Amino acid sequence: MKGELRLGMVRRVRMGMALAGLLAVGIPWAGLAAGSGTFAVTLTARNMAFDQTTLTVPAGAAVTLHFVNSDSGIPHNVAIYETSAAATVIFQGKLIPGRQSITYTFTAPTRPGTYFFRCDVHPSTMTGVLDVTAAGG
Ligand SMILES: [Cu+2]
Repeated sequence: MKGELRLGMVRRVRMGMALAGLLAVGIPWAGLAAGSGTFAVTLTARNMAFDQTTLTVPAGAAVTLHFVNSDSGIPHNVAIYETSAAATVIFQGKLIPGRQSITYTFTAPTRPGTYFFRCDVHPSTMTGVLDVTAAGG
């Protein structure tokens, strides 16, 4: 029993050293992470409109969408659908009251093509296209 405990401690120390090793090569490691599928975009809602009507992301990427609502007292969100019919949800960000920002995370569709995004509160005026490009191209 004592021997098992000691073995566990040794394993934990070894894990810690492995982690420290990864952190020591911080810069190349961060570059690798960026190249292997994470993608960051920023979108702002201001005066009842999105500042961009096309967002481009690589297929299958883990997307970080920083959403800024600059409209005081007006809730907005970002929701992504297969088409403008908004029948099939790909991602639905929670509503945020202005003026606040949020970081949404979602996985981009794996199939390249054009998808639809909108604010669910203002579905006829706040709309855009999510352009999903072939990964690595
Ligand atoms: Cu809105």
